[in-house]
Amino acid sequence: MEKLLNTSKYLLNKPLGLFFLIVVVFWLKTYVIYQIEFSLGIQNTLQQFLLFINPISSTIFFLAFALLFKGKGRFVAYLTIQFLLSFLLYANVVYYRFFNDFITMPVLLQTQNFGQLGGSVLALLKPYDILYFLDLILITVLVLIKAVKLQERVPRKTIAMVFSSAVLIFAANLALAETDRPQLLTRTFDRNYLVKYLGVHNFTIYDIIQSTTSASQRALADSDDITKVKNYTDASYVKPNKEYFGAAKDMNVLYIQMESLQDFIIDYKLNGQEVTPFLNSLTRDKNTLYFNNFFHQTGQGKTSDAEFLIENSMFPLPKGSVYVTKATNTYQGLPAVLKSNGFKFAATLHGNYKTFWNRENMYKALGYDMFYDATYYNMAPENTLNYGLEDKPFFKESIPYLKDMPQPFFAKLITLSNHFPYPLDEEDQTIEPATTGDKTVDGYFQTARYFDEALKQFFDDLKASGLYDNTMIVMYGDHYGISENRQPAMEKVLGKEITPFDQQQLQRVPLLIHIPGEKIKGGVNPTYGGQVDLRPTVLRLLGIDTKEYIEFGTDLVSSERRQIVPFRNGDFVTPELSSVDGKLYKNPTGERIMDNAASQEYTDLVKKRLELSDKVIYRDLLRFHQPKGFTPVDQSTLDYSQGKHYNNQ
Ligand code: GP9
Ligand code: MN
Repeated sequence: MEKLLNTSKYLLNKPLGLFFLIVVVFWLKTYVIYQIEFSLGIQNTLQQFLLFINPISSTIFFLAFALLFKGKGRFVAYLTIQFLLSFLLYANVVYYRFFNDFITMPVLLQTQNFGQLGGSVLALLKPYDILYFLDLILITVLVLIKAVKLQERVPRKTIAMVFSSAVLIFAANLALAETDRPQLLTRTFDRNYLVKYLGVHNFTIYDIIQSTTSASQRALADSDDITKVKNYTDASYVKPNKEYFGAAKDMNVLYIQMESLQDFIIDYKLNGQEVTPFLNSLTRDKNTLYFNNFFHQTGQGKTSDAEFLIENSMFPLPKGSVYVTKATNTYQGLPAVLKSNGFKFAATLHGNYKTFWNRENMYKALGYDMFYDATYYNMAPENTLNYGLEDKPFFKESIPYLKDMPQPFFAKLITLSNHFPYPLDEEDQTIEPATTGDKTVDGYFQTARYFDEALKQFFDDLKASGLYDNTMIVMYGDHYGISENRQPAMEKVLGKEITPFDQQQLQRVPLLIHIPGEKIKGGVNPTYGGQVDLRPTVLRLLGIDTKEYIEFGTDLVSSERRQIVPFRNGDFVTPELSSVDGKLYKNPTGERIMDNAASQEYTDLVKKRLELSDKVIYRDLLRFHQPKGFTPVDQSTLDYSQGKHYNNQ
């Protein structure tokens, strides 16, 4: 025993002995706290392993600063750093107990959130929390009983090595995380994911970097900027079409954002069988407008970008998701515009948790009265798969919520089952998979069919609920489901070679607008448009003029509109021309055009629109814009937290 004590004393007094003891203790403490306090949804052993190792890099990195001191100063530095790291961790624990989320800079600065915490903070503290500071006590005691002597200066070289090892460990951690979750940092879809893969402390650093770059861009702006933008959008304003203006006046509006649904699936026959018979029948319905040249315009923010486009008629950002990075901006979003025009209620319904794509915060900024997230649904294992709730139970359980809404309401339902990599329980498979040999592509047909059945059931349930006759239903695909990497399998599906030109053509997603009661002439509308155009189209169908607002899209049924669809990378498509990776093609033949002059005007127009839209977002310009008749969102009145918090994500 004595020998053991002596060896540990000896080790502790080696130059890096105490350092490593503190690192290991803090690391293990963090891991234990992860396990006890956060539900991060660990799905496999790699994730479990990453969770275990992710505190190491930041712990070494921060504690290494203490090595710059010697003697007593070193002890003080250890304790200070340890305290700060522990405090940050503990603050997250307390915050998580209430909000089921991690602290971010915008939240810290907004304080409104903490106001909500207010008096309940005390109730969130638990007696055993003191154990979360045990390591500090341990080190203090070791120093006080003189188990460790005052420490000597550590050579600069060693310190540099310690710092570099922290960076290397972080790089390895990130690389491993990316194998499990590609584009973790660029897409940053969920704070839970960042913490799960990279740890609370690394997440905080990342968040601070993001927020400070944002803040500096915002500070650059003044109200002149918005005048320039408004002048531009005013100049591209198109008159409404009398035949359609107000056709759905006073109706409820239901959006169904169809996960990964591409337009090629419409009327596609697999082994002689229609994949989406219900959707197909809607494209021929006399009360439905079907746009067959409608494209998604999303970027890295995928689903959230689609939401952003249709809610704001602005483009998503070239990097990252607006939902995640710009949720503190001012918006004049679709829900708030509708609420300013007589709508009584606006909500999103979706079978995933509120932190995904930072939805809760963004929905508040956009003015949704409610977000029925996964905590409002029965997330029992038999109802869930992949990212969350399956579409059939999702639609079923949404009906009572819809029935309870004051009318007219706006509700957006986001589906999930048709999501990469397209798994489906056997009992839900009602069509054979395709046989390309690529499991993802083959499964896509089955999940698309499942979605189609769910949609049909939902239409029936809406009819039974009495809502159907007074509700306009807008259905659109959010983004591609089959990526470019799957080209060989897709070639088998389509029975032809896929050129870059074809690849762009495949970015079509269906758009269907259903207005009951023969108020419009249904049928196929071949106008070229994209998600950015949906908002002005729908607002005018409701009889709401859009002149006051900053919108980058144009009304799809206006005869004055210019048919051009800008993509996020600066490419575009028009009925006659396509620009793909900057190369020009004839549409629809796909023949290459070598003379770029033919497209200069389009290229400039696309560049200008994207540039101005980005400026509005980066500089938060809508805070300088006060549209007439618009009531700004008061976020302090919004609270989505009445769900049951199953939180088994
Ligand atoms: C998750 C869902 C999927 O809630 O919306 O997002 P995606 O991965 O398609 O962007
Ligand atoms: Mn999606």
